Parts: sequence; structure tokens; C-alpha cells
Amino acid sequence: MSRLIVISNRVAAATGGAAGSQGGLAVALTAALREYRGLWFGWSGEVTDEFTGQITFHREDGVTTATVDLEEQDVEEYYNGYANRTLWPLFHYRIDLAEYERGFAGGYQRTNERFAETVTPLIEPDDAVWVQDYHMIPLGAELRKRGCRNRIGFFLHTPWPPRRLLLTLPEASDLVSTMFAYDVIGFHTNEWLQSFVEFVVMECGGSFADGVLRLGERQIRLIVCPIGIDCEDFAALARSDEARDTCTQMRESANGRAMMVGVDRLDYSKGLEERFLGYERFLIENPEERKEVFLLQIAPPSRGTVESYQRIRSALEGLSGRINGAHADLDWVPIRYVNQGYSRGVLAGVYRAARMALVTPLRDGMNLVAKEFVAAQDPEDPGVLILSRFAGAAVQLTDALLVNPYSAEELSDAIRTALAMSREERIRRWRTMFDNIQREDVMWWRQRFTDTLLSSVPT
Ligand code: GDG
Repeated sequence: MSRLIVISNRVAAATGGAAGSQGGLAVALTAALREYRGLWFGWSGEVTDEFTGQITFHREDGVTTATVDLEEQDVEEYYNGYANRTLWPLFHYRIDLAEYERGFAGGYQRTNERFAETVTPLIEPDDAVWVQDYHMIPLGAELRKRGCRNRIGFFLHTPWPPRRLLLTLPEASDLVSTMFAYDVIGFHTNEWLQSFVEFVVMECGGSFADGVLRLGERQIRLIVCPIGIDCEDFAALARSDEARDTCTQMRESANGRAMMVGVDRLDYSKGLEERFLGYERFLIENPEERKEVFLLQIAPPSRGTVESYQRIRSALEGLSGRINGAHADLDWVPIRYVNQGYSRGVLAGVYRAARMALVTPLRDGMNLVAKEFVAAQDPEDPGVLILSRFAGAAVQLTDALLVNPYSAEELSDAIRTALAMSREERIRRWRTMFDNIQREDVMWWRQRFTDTLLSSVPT
């Protein structure tokens, strides 16, 4: 049987697979690596004076990781630059925030070449290679240049932008052409897949039929493969002592009020400002109900060295301060805005204590928080999920209250609907969503991808 080589920007530590310590993605990929053997390769997160390509191996619990340090300039141009200041905003439809710098593009290419050069000797002839995400789009082509004839798959965790937006990237066609080195490419939704197809057909002269995209001699199998969570483990975590204690503590501090919860990396794609404004609208439109609710927003900072992230952080501090200043009373504050991360057990308890979740990204590849919230609910008395139509998760979770996150009115209406929803309706909606999350969990996701990859014909 083939070994599996997973390649991603960062490598998660293999810490035994308990849902309490690892995210779902790490659980799924380490499980896959245990099954197929193989290894997980990526950046160590460390900076070195001069790139040497020296690999640090680590073996734990049946999983081998191989990491490499990068130079400061690589981190600036490849990671903080092209990945987080060019591709991330562009792929989330934010061309107003995207920075198109030749230096970033060059650094991205160079670093991908370095990754390819370093990992090539680790790849054996029968291995299947699975590259993850927008940091590493040209990696497959770089591996091919170095003689790699293995099956190589690529999975994109973000949306794929519409053709006309992608055209704002000067090197878009070249970047997309490199993707023909892959045998299989997976997207969370058909919408992202179709945008990719449209670009290749209209801009590169490719053709598409029966899930296969062709360009010249090359062909790629495209699949829709929505990522899931470790549903059973997360539901069990929500019944753990840590989660129960958190749930009790949150309910006591809510003092009979309905808690709404948001949990997001502090990122402009997550729609936090619009969420706060929608909630404020609810407070203004429903003066009799406003002191019956409060919003707990957990938003651990991310990518803090990038200016657009510093701006969103200060914008949110200003907005939450203004809303609290305008509406708070002696015994009530409308928004509890928390800028730190918590353990997954605590998060599970917070989700379970909440009457509703506000998951309202402006654009999101999938959104795992929506699924975690559903998995953590008490089946006898579940909370309501308010979910953006523009998250990939909305395709599967059609029984959420789906909203346009840009519309403060829709958000306000959805909060009112959620508060008034009968227990029967909450249970009915929750059941359908939970069944989906249980069926199409993270193991299902990686199985669907690796099955497709392993059944593809090697180059
Ligand atoms: C990308 C795509 C796609 C958050 N706060 C804490 C914490 N988290 C965890 C959540 C969840 C994860 O981080 C966030 O996942 P999302 O899917 O919501 O968003 P991204 O980070 O943007 O992920 C996204 C995903 O990749 C997978 O393909 O769904 O669309 O953008 O698991 O629980 N975890 C802990 N403490 C926190 O305070 N422990």
C-alpha cells in the first residue's frame, strides 16, 4: 500500500489524537498518517539566519513529522507577504486589502522551491503526496520539476475567488497553470470548484467534463470534499468535566439571560464588525428584550504582524466600546469581547451554554466553528445556529438560520427569531444538522480525498 506524504505550511504536533488537545484537521491527518504510514512535512515556525534545508524529524504516536526552518526574508515574503497579504484577502474577495508586490510573489515562489527541494528526497516512488492550502499552490509543479512522478493531490481550505477578482492578480494565469501538476484538487464546495473551472476554461483555454479538467496534455480530477469535524469526539468533549464546569459557570454568570456566542480568529473575513452592528441593531429595535441577552465574542488574535489585522483589531475594540458605552447599564453589558484563546474543552462548554451562535463570516471556505457549535449541543434543548450564507458550511447546514452577514436587519431579525423559536423547532433543526455533521465528519473528508487520490492514475 502507498504511504501518504502530507505537506502543509505548518505541521500539527501528533499529541495522541484526543479532541481536547488537537484541532479536527490535525486529528484527521494524523489518523491518515498512522493508517498509511508516511510523514507530515512543513515549516517548523522557526527562523534561521541562512536556509540550509536541514530537516528535523520527530516521531510520536505512530506519526512522523519533518520540519524545516525558514529565513526571515522567506517568512516576510512568503508567509506574511504573499500568503497572508495577497492570496488570503484575494481568495476572500477582499481585493481592497490585497497587496500585489513582486517581492512577495518572488519570495513565495522561492520558498516553495525550497520546500520542494527539501522534501523531494523523502518521497519514495509509491507514495501519494497530499499538499494543503493556499501557501503551497506551486509546490506540486516544483516537485514535478525535480522528477516526482507520484500521485499528487491538493486541497484548498479557503474559497476560490471568482474569475474577475482573480484577474487582479498579475501572475494569476501562471499560478493557475502550475496547478496542472496535481492529479486531484479538492474544494469545500461546488461554488469554489466552479470558479476555478471558469478561470481555467475562460483564461487558460482548458476544458471541463465529468469532473475532469483538461489543459493541453494534462488533466486534473476536481472534487467537492467538504471538511468536517471529529463529531463524536467533540460531542463527548462537550459532556466532559471541563466543559460541564464551564457550562455551569457561564450559565451562572448569564444570570438567566440568553447568551449568544461567537468564536473566531480575529480576521476581517469573519464579519465581526458587521456582526456587532447587526447585534446593535437588535438592541435598538427591541428595547424590551435587549437586557435579556448578551453577546460573548471570543476572538483570539491572529497574524498580528500584518497591518490589516491590526486595523480590524482596533476597529473592533472601538466598536465594542462604543456599543457597550451606549447601551450598558449598572447590571448589564451587551458585549463581552475577549481577545484570548481557550482550550477546546472550555470552548465546548461555552457552545453548550449558549442559546445561539452567531457564525457570520463575509466569506469562509467552510467554517468549523458552526459544526463544533452544533456537535456540542444538548440534544434535548439545543441552541440555534445563525449562519452566514457565504460560509461553505451553509451548503450542508441548511437548517441553520441562514443570513446575509452584510445586512444588519437580517442579523437582527434572525436573533429575534432564534430567541422566539420553540423547543420542537430547535430540536428538529438541530437533528438534521447533527446528522449531517456526524455523517460527513473529518474522517469521511480525508477518506474521500485519499480514496480519490489513490485511485487516480499516476502521472
Ligand atoms: C480555515 C478556513 C475552514 C478558535 N478559537 C479558539 C479555537 N478556535 C478553533 C475553532 C476551529 C478553528 O479554530 C477555526 O476554524 P474555522 O474553520 O472556523 O476557520 P479558519 O481558522 O479560518 O480555517 C475555514 C478551515 O480552514 C478548515 O478547512 O473551515 O473556512 O478559513 O476549530 O474551534 N480553538 C481553541 N481555542 C480558541 O480560543 N482551542
